Amino acid sequence: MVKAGLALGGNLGDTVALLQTASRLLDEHPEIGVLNVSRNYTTSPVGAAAGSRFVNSAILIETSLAAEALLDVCQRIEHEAGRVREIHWGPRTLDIDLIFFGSEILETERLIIPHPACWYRRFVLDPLCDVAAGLRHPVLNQTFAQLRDRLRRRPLTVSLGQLSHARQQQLHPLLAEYDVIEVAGEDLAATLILIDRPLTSRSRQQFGELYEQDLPGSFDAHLKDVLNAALDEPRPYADS
Ligand code: PH2
Ligand code: MG
Ligand code: MG
Repeated sequence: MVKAGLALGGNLGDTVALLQTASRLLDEHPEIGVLNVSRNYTTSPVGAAAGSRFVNSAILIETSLAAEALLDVCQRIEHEAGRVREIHWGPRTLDIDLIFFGSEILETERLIIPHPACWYRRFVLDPLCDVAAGLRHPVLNQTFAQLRDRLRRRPLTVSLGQLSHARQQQLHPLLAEYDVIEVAGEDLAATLILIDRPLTSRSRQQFGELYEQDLPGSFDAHLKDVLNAALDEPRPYADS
């Protein structure tokens, strides 16, 4: 049996009911046991087209399934839970992301484990800390509580060390909108470090680093998403 952490969220329709349904469907699966369910949190939407506030939660399970088979189950539940809601309430969204799977490190077409963005997202880490605070991120070798706590520092430190001077100048006005300190040079104590050199896929997931060439579309827009996800303060959902 492997312990795995799932992050759930949605912002359309009765998300709290969907999260409950998802948890029940997971537990009903013969090869999955739900060990612990987090509180629900409301979180700021991350992404230009993300819409209204999200409700996010996390679930710790144990399973005898392989990681890809667990992904299949999560995707079926996303589909079924969404479909169940559609009948009564119109279109819904439920997202279930696989954050960690024991201490497995996996990179396939369908699945990267641990989830490559989990370390800078308060909407993932805060719920996850309700159910797996002391478990260790197998690549970053930090507990999920440590990863969450480093994002709580204000102002947050952001290093632009290896971006070109011209790129740094371009990013200054964007960063000025946020409660962050820019650190000159490469400062390993910085919470977020931006680097633009080519890397192997394995070295990519180093602690606190973001790689410009890995980011789809506009780097500036993505950087905003990263900062919004890192600086958000999730709030416990009132009726959960
Ligand atoms: N999920 C997204 C995009 N943006 N923002 C919040 N606050 N919570 C999410 O779960 C979330 C998001 C796409 O999966
Ligand atoms: Mg997601
Ligand atoms: Mg997803």
